[in-house]
Amino acid sequence: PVQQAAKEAVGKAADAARPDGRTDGIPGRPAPQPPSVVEPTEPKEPLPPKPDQSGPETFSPTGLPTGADQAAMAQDGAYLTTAQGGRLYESDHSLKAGSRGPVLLQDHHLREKITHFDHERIPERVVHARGAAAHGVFRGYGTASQVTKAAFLAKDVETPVFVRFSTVLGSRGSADTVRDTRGFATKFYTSEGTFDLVGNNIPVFFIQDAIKFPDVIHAGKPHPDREIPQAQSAHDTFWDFVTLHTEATHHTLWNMSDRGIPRSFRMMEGFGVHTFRLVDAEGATTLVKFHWKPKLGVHSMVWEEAQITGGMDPDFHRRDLADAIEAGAYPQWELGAQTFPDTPEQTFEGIDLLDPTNIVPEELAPVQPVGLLTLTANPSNFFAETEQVAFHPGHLVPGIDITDDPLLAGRLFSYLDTQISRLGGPNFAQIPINRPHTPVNDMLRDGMHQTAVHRGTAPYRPNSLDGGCPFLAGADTSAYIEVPVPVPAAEKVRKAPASFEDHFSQPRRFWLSMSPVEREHIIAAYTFELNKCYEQAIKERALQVLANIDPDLCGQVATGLGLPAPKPTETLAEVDPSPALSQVGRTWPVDGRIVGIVAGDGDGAVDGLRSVRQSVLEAGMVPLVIAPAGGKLDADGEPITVQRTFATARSIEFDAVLLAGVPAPADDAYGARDAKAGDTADSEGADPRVLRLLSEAYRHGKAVGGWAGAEDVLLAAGIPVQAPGVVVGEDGSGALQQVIGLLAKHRVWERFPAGV
Ligand code: HDD
Repeated sequence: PVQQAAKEAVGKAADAARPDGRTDGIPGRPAPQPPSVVEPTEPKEPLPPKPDQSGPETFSPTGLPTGADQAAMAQDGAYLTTAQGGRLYESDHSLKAGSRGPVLLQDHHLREKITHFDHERIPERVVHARGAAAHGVFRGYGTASQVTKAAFLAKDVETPVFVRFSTVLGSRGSADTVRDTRGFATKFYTSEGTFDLVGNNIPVFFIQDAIKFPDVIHAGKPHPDREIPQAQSAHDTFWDFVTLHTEATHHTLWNMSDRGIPRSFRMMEGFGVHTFRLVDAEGATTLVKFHWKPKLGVHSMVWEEAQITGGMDPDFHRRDLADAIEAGAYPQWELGAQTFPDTPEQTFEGIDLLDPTNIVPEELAPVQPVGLLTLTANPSNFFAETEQVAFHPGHLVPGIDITDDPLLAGRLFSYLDTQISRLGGPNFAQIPINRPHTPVNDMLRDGMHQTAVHRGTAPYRPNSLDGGCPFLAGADTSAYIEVPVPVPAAEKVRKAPASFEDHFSQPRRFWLSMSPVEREHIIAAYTFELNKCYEQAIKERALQVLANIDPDLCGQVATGLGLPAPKPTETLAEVDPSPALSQVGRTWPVDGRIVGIVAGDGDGAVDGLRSVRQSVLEAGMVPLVIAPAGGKLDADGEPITVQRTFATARSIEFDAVLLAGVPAPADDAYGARDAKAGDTADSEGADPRVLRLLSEAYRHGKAVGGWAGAEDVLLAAGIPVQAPGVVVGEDGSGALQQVIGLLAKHRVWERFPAGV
């Protein structure tokens, strides 16, 4: 249906090209034809929105259009024009002295077109270059109003938002599923000005002072001589840095855990990381840490899956987010707040709240929900919106203030500064996606890319020429007034407080909070990354760091490195685990999960597939039909569109794989070569790509199964049919019900060597 619509749209556009009805302005040239659709597969079926998922209207409190609406204003009208609006009769050939003669310098259209193209790129972000974003709406619950006067957190206030997710280390074109921290930056277009919550999916940071930021990023980025490896932490400079700076131990441990390879942006937590300060209407203050809690739960890939995805579909997370929104499965997060009394020490239960390498366990300070974020629309133009959006932790609104976290202090400088080279000058707030949805009445003037036409003669204040305008606001009229916190009498020094020196008790708590299977993944990740380092001294130093977290962790990684395990040099801290840190052991909604259904070959197979496909849709999930070749599967009822072929389907795309009977055997020599027969115990008869699909899904802890003879195919793929999470039914509906139960737990954890 989507392709049909695209075809029709191309046809209509061609018809609309000339008011006189002709479809081409060049006499003698054939009218343009809609492009032929050769792609054998179809994209995902749109999901019917659930009643509670109907999209809230994106609106601006001031009635100004949102960024998306403004973008739609570009590229309008029937005729192709120059940048100056002059209509063009030809745009495919340079102006020449004769068709075989030299190109003429007087061709102003050629020069304008090429010059503009030459300058299409802007510098990519120095960190977080690779990202994807979406529009949405935030609704306050009102629960935070006891502690903050921020208008957007008041009950039922709806605020438009733009959220950008990102990886940190890779370039703009790098793969989505690399092991890395993910950015989670939210721009709230509030009625009191823009508020940006520029967070990550990991609640702690590598360093405690912004002056170290260039160092940690230089160490993580590719080596400066050969510019490799891209988007990886598995190299010497990264491990050199994080082992020489033991304050990086906690963040590194989170990166090596499953949090470093999320299944989807929709299934990540987000954290403001720093402690902020909330202010109520009376001026009373409370310290706060912000959390985003995804409605779909926190889920990850397994490492092999992430690696295969990097090759098969480097845009996996970007595609997943866009597809879900387009299908009406709007991702949602609750914004939560952990609050703490604003005492002079700024500690809670002995944890220093100004140290960004610390978390406060949720068991000690529960996360209280304060509002709901729903992403409802994809950007209309990647460059205009996702690339040009400029976040800044200093974009604050009344009711939210900063603390003296020294990492935050440097950020307050950096984000404004970086936009000046990235977006070409100081007027980036005028770019549609960055415009506040409140009236702007500043006295900033001129500069590169000034698009406002300021009126008045007196851009200074006080003035008498412009009638004294504009006036200043007060606390009663939503002015931003810094909290007058006392500054301790002290000497100027370049040093950190002694409380910043505990680098191991928090990582130890994280390690002790993990389930056995999560610990196994962490051990495998450290072993992989350190084995990719060349320097022996770095590996030995890394083992010493691990010994100070936990001897078992250290011992197992040491075995993998073929090195002796050192003894701890610090006393292992006595800490209670925080069960909230583990991703395993709970159940979650299955909305938007992807079920691959491999078509069977025999009589009645298509009917069985049709009814299961329908049931998958009714459960709010996405069915993808897989067959030997593209096209339609025909039987008595409506033909069913094939969405993936044996050549294009790979396990990483599916959360579960079902066989609707016995699939067609290998149909060509290419198929047999494409999948290594060695993937399976016995590939006789079945297409090896189907066997690989099954064995890979099984290995990655996914639900697999089928009906009507599927058992033999599963066995041929080397899958024991009695194993946990293998579902073999008489018919499709029984099998699907079991699959839904399995998907609610994300993976069949029992299948991993350590079990749960
Ligand atoms: Fe940063 C981008 C998150 C520390 C300097 N950062 C950036 C983005 C996110 C974060 C999500 C991407 C925003 C977008 O999508 O456009 N950064 C963090 C978090 C940090 C952190 C959670 C620690 C708690 N960052 C940090 C420090 C500095 C920077 C200490 C510098 C002193 N970050 C930047 C930057 C970037 C940026 C260079 C690059 C592009 C941009 O700002 O707009 O200014």
